[in-house]
Amino acid sequence: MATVRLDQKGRALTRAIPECFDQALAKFFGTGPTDLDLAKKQHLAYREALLLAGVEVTVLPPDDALPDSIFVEDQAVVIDGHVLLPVPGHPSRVAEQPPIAEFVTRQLSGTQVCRMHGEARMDGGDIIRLGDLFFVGRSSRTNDAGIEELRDLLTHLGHDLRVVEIPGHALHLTSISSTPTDSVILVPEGYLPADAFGELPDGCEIKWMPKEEAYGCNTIGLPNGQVLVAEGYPIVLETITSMGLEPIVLDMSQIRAADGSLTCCSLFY
Ligand code: CIR
Repeated sequence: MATVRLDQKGRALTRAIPECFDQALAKFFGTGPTDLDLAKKQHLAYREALLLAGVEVTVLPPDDALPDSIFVEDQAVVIDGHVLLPVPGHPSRVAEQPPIAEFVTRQLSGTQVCRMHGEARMDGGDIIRLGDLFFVGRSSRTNDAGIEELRDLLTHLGHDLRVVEIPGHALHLTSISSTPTDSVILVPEGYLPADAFGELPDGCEIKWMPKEEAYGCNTIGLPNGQVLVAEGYPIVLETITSMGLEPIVLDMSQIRAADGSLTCCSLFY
């Protein structure tokens, strides 16, 4: 997930693929999953890659009534051990939240849990973190009221927040960007203007990837120097390697078919 620094990625929550996964929402990268067995294998390989990298991985049981429930990143925002429970931006995804909320609240017992309310809407997938600087996408899932609730928490924690306008041909900010390290943002050309992220702190940079590799821009950097990357994006792969990092390539085809990327499938806490 995108709201933790590299050194905070010790534990990840995931959720198993439901039998109804073929009914997942899909209108950006995909047109819907078609092979449930393959999806389950890909999800298993994903969890194993995290485990092999030294991450403690928990798998929640599937909910066969909720097709998008593997995308746990969207359901809770964990920042420096604090929890913000957003109101999901799509009504069909609201019922996914209770077991995830219950899990992170239990794991981070003693912490204050904030719940979004009223008109506020947000998917966790609209947030990325570059060291101690945060970006949030204003998207079809995340609105101004949601952004202000996130800003309140970040202000309390002493972090800055910048808003990035997500174009209509993208789902979330994490659908088209990620921070494989605490100083680099991968972004595809053709989605965001050059100044979308503002002036970055010293030592930080944006690496622009070709438009055709937009999906590949979602990566998961890990504390051991490995970076999970999706199969099929050679420039992203070369970029990660040239940074002295070790790419771990995963076939994400069925998860991509549900508009899901690597970060969407885990919640680091
Ligand atoms: C949805 O449309 O909500 C899901 N099919 C995909 C969610 C992907 N999550 C993410 O980008 N953080």
